[in-house]
Amino acid sequence: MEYKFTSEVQMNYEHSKKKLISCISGVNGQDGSFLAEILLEKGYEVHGILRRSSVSNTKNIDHIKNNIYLHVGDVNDSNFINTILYDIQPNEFYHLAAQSHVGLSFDIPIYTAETVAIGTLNVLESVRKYSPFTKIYYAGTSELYGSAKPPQNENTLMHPNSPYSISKLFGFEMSRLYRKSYNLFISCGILFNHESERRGDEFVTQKIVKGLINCKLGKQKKLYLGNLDAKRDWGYARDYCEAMWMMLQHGEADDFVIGTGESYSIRDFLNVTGDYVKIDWKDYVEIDSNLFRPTETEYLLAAPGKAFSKLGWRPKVRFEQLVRIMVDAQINLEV
Ligand code: NAP
Ligand code: F7E
Repeated sequence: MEYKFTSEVQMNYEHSKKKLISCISGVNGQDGSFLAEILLEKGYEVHGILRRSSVSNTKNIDHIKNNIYLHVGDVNDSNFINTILYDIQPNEFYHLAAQSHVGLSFDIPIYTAETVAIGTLNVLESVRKYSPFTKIYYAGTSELYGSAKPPQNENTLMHPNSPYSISKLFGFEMSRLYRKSYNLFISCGILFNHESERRGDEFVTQKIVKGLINCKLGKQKKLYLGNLDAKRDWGYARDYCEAMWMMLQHGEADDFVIGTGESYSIRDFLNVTGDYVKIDWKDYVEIDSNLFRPTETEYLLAAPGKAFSKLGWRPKVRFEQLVRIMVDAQINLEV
């Protein structure tokens, strides 16, 4: 493989002590890849945790792969996480690794809990024991709100309703407990849905974008979807990764809701994408009852006032522009 390994990191570490050092778990995911770019632009030394895969899983980071240190391992391997924290002693650790698909979490709840909940505890314990000056970002989610009435802010009572979100709640509360009990700097983002051209294919936005383009090109006959009435507050992933960094630069560790303050249904997403692609989605979309979840989060709408006033953060990309970014990127791949 082409990337730099842990042994090389040890050698290079001695030469780079003056730099700010960051570490990202889930570096090859949608958010991890944008965050790595942002941190490189800001002059950080960037370390990323990547799972071993028999086929290449670095598509999102191929363009920066030679500028970051990649460590092959798993957040469920506490020995590995201990070694990483002990060896690197990063100034900032962004904990993004997760089985992040809500629907799938109903099929594999135990694996989801092990990765999302216990994986987080492994990170917290390693920081507490081996690198207590490391600031941690915890990737909380609007799914924590579940059935809570919109709009949702930091004071809204959480009613999570999936194995994913209940595992995330464990990580969220543990992060807050470690902040309070051990005086660690741990900030939790409560990020509403954010999408991009790097979004995984099995999330609804990317599924719609790729599906409608394929239907238009005659490569796909039907697009099967589940619940079209759920509403989400959708933003652009890169904007949200800026917010992660801003949280760790803030004077004190805290929790922040990140979202746009606008909510749209899956049907709205289909309408805007269909208009832009110039296709009538109703001719192609079929409802598949297997794609409905046992319990659904119906209506998410962020109230991000605290992040606006305390962090000075603002979303730059709005709903229709997000659709255009995703469609344009896909069309560029086709030509
Ligand atoms: P993503 O694209 O699914 O990326 C998740 C990353 O975690 C992948 O790189 C994955 O590696 C890695 N991973 C999974 N299990 C792992 C394990 N056991 N050990 C090491 N790495 C592991 O998710 P994302 O959209 O970037 O989201 C980043 C984080 O924010 C996640 O924690 C997610 O739950 C949370 N979040 C996302 C949103 C959103 O709308 N995107 C909103 C709120 C919160 P592989 O490539 O090997 O699978
Ligand atoms: O579903 C409905 C589905 O899987 C959105 C993750 O990043 O954001 C994401 O979770 C909605 C749901 O995202 C299909 O029932 C209909 O109501 O794109 P999604 P999500 O569940 O909101 C949160 C904030 C996270 O933290 C998560 O990690 O769309 N829907 N038909 C469908 N969803 C999918 N995936 N596939 C369908 O065919």
